Amino acid sequence: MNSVSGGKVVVLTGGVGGAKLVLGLAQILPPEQIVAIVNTGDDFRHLGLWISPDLDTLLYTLSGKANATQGWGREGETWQFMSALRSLGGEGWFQLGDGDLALHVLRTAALAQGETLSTITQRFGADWNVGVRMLPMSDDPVATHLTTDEGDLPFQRYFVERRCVPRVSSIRFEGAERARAAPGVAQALRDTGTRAILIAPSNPYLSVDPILAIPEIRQALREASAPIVAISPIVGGKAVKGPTAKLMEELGIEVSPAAVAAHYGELLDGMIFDRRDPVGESTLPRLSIDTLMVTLEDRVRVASAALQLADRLAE
Ligand code: FO1
Repeated sequence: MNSVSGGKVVVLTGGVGGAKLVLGLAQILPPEQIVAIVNTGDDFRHLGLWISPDLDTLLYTLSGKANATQGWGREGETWQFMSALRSLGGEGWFQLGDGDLALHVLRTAALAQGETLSTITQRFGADWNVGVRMLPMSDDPVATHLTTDEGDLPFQRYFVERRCVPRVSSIRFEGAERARAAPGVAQALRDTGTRAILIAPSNPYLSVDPILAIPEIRQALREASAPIVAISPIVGGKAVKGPTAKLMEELGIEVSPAAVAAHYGELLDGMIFDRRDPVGESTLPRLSIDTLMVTLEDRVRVASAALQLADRLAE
């Protein structure tokens, strides 16, 4: 592999953890050099509106509008719509803030006019001066479903309504086999000018696997000349946020970065481990650092380490 200085850095990402990494990268690289390929398996239609949570988390994060404490939605949000909705007996389990609603209404209208999720996302990014290229993994619908002890649950019913309480026995990505990669996705991965491909510390099973389940994307990753480096979502034997650890236990997988590396298997060239975790038997090239991303400096540190490892692998 040859190190491509000044080349593009492509990130496969889900929600909040991935958005933090991309924000860190955007502090050390010109944003135009960053391409984020975003999970859309969490997307769903709710109250007639098309919701794309991971794309929106990234958009809000990169435009400085994210509610960092909550991990989704906008800072300083108001909730008039939800209270009116509840007063009329509407479903209140999935919260749509007033400002957030604008995005869903415009996206849904544009989709109904025949526009693609890719071009709509590109427009939102341009409107809010986001230089990072944000690409949905696909313009075709892909829906994550979980088989649980409460039956089959679509992703948001499991995640938000049931707060990840049901025990999961399997996960599937409906539509992934037929889905095409969105324009620009396979090209960014295959491009010989790409410097590194990073797998964000997002949930491997719920946020990254839907991306990998699209055949064209998996193939492009296999053929990529750039080094592929994952950042462990497991820190000190636990998940930083969300159901990753609980899910791994339920699926009979050891909760460790080594197990995550094994899950990505041959796709990976290297991995960033947290220094609290044992490296186990893994012979994968790695760097062990503090991977917790609380402050902006933390995000920069993790992004820099991932690039450092990728550049070393490319030498
Ligand atoms: N997460 C919640 O836990 N509760 C919510 O009511 C909720 C609403 C919501 C609305 C728009 C949006 O873009 C995201 C929203 N999320 C909510 C987050 C989202 O369901 C998940 O964080 C992601 O899908 C997982 O990455």
